[in-house]
Amino acid sequence: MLMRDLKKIIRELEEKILAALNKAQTEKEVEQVRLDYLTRQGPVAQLMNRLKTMEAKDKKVFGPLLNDLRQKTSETFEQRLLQVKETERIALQKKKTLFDVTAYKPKTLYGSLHPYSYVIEKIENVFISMGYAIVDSQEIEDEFTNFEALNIPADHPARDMQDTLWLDLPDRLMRTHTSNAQIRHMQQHKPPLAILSSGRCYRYEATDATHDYTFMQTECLMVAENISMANLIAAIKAFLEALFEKKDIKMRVRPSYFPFVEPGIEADMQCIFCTKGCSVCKGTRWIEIGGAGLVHPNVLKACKIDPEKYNGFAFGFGLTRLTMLKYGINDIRVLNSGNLDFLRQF
Ligand code: FA5
Repeated sequence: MLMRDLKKIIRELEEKILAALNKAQTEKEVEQVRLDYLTRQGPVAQLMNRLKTMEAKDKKVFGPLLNDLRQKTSETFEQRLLQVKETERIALQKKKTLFDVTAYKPKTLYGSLHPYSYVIEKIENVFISMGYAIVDSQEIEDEFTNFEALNIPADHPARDMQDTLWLDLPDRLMRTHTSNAQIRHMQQHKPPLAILSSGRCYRYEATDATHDYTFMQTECLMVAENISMANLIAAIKAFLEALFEKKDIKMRVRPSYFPFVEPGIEADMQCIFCTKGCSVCKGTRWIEIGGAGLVHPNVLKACKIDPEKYNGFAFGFGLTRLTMLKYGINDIRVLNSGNLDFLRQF
């Protein structure tokens, strides 16, 4: 190759590299120019290598030319790299500050309340408006609070009415009913008192469409002076009207036995789903809702409340059963299943 041509090659190569760098708009494109021209095997390095084999006089001419080429292209490369980096940074910054949060709408998964939550809220609101306190009680309970204080001593046959899940701990069981809330509250507060307490209960029972080993109850207790069955029935009515959002729900009471109340009753409400008898009321027109009665003097005594001065009423309803009635749920097991298709309906 003639030395004249080499000068031309150097000039053209420089123009090519500078044009390519000028054209590159991103860091990646600038890097590509480096890979194409400026590596150890690239055209600039190859020309530099040729210097070694040149005669001294040619070296004198081409040495400075090639050094210029190398210096100019690598400096331009560095500058261009800084420029595009800065441009990219500004563009990103701009994009961030112009980010419209309302324009981006990710797929949203909405949760919903469990039917128990709706039911509890409804009932509690009504009882709060009547001056009741809403209280929580514990699910892991001792034998005294779940049974003995409620007038159910160890050898009492009524213990068999509620099959108990005993824990592998001394004197600890899963509460079989929410009536423990009565005891816990009366131990801490003196009459007059009025509470509503809802929560989970546990029984060692086989499950079917209407029985589960975990279910919900609502407990109501009022203790004051001169409390009567009329007060109890008024409270039950308020409860049912709140739950079913219906006025004038008819109800009836039947004598029943629970060791912690005397007299004890079972409350039924007139079927709100039919006028002549249906599958819900099993053709009887009456739906059983739970137990109630006037608080037994022994229960008051166990909580150090004078039964000569005070008396009270209590009721304990199967909230699970009432929730099923309200929403037309025909299998209890779905309530604790976590089944999303079921839950999304609420
Ligand atoms: C009681 O648990 C009493 N503590 C209720 C009470 C309170 C009476 C205050 C008097 C005064 P019982 O065992 O009958 O009573 O249960 C009450 C309600 O809980 C039942 O009517 C039923 O609706 C519900 N229940 C009981 N066992 C289950 C179960 N395994 N699955 C679903 N619901 C149940």
